[in-house]
Amino acid sequence: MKTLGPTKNFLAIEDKYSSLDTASIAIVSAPYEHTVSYGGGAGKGPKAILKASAYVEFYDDEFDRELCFEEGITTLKPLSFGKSVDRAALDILEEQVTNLLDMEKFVVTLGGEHTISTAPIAAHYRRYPKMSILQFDAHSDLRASYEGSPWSHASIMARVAEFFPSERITQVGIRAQCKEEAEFIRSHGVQTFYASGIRRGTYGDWIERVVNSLGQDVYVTFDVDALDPAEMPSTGTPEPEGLRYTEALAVLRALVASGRNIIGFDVVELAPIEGLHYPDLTAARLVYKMLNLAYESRRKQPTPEPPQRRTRTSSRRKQTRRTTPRKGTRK
Ligand SMILES: [Mn+2]
Repeated sequence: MKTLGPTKNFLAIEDKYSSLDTASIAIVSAPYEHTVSYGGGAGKGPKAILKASAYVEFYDDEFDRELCFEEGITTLKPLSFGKSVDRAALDILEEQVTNLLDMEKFVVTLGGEHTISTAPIAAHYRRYPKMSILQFDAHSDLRASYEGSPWSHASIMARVAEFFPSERITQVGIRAQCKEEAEFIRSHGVQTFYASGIRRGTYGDWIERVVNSLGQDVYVTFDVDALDPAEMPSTGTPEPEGLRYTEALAVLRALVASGRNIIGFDVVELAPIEGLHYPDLTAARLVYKMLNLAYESRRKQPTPEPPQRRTRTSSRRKQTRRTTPRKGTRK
């Protein structure tokens, strides 16, 4: 597996913090775009996130740490799907994620259209058979097929539900779906928290309800269109009445506070708009914040996952690192 160097990798970090051998976190890029129905461009998402990540600070004030230097983050060379589509493309991604999990990495997958999430979900599910899925999304993505394709981004959770218990799927921020999907949710016990219900107070303390709907191990699939278009316009199908960035984080913070364990995640459907930087940076910051939250959740586990007992080498932290301002220092 080839990795990206400091000029192109996540957070633009030096080789000693980003080598495949030593890093405990691996970033996988899946620039797959085949069935996008409205606005295109999700195939450019991973690259835009990596590029914007060079302007994300290493230090996280919430956890008072520089996770990237403590754990190391390696960024795999973006996958090339060639002419492969649908199941064949997903197999390529699933193989890479599985290999990285076998190497005891914490795996983050960047999309690409939402279809790609099937692969990391399947790979994590094999390793964490009790896991739940927390899906941030404007759409429930439960259509049996869409525009003739069962592998559409609008059908991803329907495909997942074919191999994963649907009652262990929790969806948050849903605000656009068809009747068939609403019926699927009712008949299959999917735990869906609609944006309208959140705003109308239907769920009471909705964040607590979301957290309580999940099991101990949680895989997060984050479709950026869950966020309100004001904060996240760069996505194929932006829908009003979305979650605020800070609300999405509040859910994840509550999840971590509850003692649950974030075992892996993906961030998908960023379709960059040329000349509009902030949504790319928002997505990059989301990835790093989710990593910080995931590692906080791991720290709180009573017994760490077996091979995760990496001894933190103090020498590693003392090595030189960039202390000059980030590239993006404001003028
Ligand atoms: Mn989606």
